[in-house]
Amino acid sequence: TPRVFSGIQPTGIPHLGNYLGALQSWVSLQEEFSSVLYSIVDLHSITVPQNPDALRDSVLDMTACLLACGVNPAKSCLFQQSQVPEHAQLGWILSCLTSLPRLRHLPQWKMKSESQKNEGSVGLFTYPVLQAADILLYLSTHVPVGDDQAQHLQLTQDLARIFNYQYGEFFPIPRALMGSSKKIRSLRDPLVKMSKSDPHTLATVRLTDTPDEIVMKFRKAVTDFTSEVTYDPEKRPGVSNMVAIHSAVTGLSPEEVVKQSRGLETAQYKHVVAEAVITKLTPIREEVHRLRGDKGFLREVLTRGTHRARELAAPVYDKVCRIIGLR
Ligand code: AQP
Repeated sequence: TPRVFSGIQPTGIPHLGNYLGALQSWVSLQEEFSSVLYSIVDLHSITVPQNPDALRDSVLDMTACLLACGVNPAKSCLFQQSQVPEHAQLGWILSCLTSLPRLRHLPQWKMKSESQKNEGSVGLFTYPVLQAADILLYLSTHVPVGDDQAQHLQLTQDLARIFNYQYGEFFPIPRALMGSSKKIRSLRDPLVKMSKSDPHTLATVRLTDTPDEIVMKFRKAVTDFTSEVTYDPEKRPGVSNMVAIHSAVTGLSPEEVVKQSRGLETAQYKHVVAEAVITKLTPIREEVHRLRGDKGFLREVLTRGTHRARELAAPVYDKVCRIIGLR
């Protein structure tokens, strides 16, 4: 039976990139698939140092944000990864099927270990294996991912094949569901993606930003010295990022957006994009604010989701143990 799995790290309030690249499609997938799991992947977030209190808050904040975006616990199983111990357990088993060289070239490791002066943890290195466990533990068939995650999903597919080859058919090979929206880039440096943990506050538009903050961030967005609005991600990454955002929040194609904006200078255009983003995010921001006031409710949603996830995970993990000879 078709089953969707996806996850998001509780590393802060999600941003426009997370929303347009992932969360928006999470909401529509609830209507298309009868079995859908969304996980707040806290075990992944500790692959880089986290403050314990901030992490605890982030899990509830993320819950509030996901609900505000339209994730509906009546239609999808929303849960906290670390509360289902089988993720880590299956992760261990899969790590024993993974060769070292296979992991060395994956993008997350290259990027984040470089930013820590190549002192990345073993957990950061094996993170894609845990991600494979997250997906395979539920015998998932479809995984919505941004294109920054495509290579990681390939590892999951390889591990499913390796397991099936060694022990007989068991795991379905999960397929990527690529969203139509492009990767959203940092407003400070259009050569890197927008990221929750970017230390530069002006780089990232968060779901909870006020209209004033959004206007200010777009006003200061790094573009270039040509005032015309065109879409050319290679040669003009900054302005093209504005167009990509504008296109994603309005549902129009980049070409249509550029046509509409003919005659505007980039400075004026940034204001237009900011307004479109504000229109999109205002109802979400208001709902996040309301939900954050009810921590009891948020905890209850997670507890119920976690219970359901454990019911699904336990028999699969048990079977894996039998297959490989641990029981
Ligand atoms: N800039 C982006 N544009 C489009 N999609 C994006 N995603 C992330 N950044 C962009 C998609 O969001 C989902 C959840 O991401 P994640 O929390 O699992 O981790 P990440 O990809 O590492 O995202 P961040 O924001 O950069 O988090 P940190 O700073 O903690 O590493 C994924 O589906 C991803 O494709």
